[in-house]
Amino acid sequence: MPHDHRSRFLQLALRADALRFGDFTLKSGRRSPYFFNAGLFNSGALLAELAGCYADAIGAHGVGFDLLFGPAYKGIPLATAVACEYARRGRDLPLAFNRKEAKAHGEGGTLIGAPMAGKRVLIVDDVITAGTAIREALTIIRDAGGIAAGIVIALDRQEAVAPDVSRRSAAQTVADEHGLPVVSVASLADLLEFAGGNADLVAQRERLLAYRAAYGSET
Ligand code: OMP
Repeated sequence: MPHDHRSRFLQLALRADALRFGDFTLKSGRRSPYFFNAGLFNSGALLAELAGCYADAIGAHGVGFDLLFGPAYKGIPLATAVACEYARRGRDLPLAFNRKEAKAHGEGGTLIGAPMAGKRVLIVDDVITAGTAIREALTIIRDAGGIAAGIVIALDRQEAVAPDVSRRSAAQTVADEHGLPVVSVASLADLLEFAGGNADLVAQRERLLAYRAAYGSET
């Protein structure tokens, strides 16, 4: 694997302990031999490095957008860090995020930051498994009058929503349903390639391959 944003991100995630191997139960109920916890990018330096990986992945894809949206909760620091990274690279982008509980006092509402109306919005989130979290974010953007332009996530787990019915990935399903690009910094395929080149990860790679055989998508 070339030393691009994918391998940089996977090395960083392992260093931050954000990518772990073991036995985990997912939101979907599936038992997974790995888990990605974006909450462990919990320092300024880790977030800055992570944001560089996101910005490179977005740049490599070439998706056009003019506002960043971070869905609560994990998307909020991610989108903020990516906005800072863009500013550092010379592009000052508007940034918005939501809160989960509507506030009845003060400024009220659930949206914070730059107005989304009429803007092409790029969603910044951590991971796609079944796509539930992303669908919620798309509804929030539509209700605010924004135009969804795409989704960028750190890790695409490349899981089929219903492996017995179709092997289409959740990310691909969301992309097809909404006609949107779903850009990932790295995918399960990248993780497998990375693990293949790392003697310490031989046993983990076997378990990842078995998991992919059970739940993985074709794309
Ligand atoms: P979907 O909404 O099913 O796409 O799953 C995304 C959510 O799953 C994330 O926002 C997390 O809450 C959680 N998750 C992880 O954070 N990391 C993983 O490796 C796997 C999951 C998961 O439960 O599928």
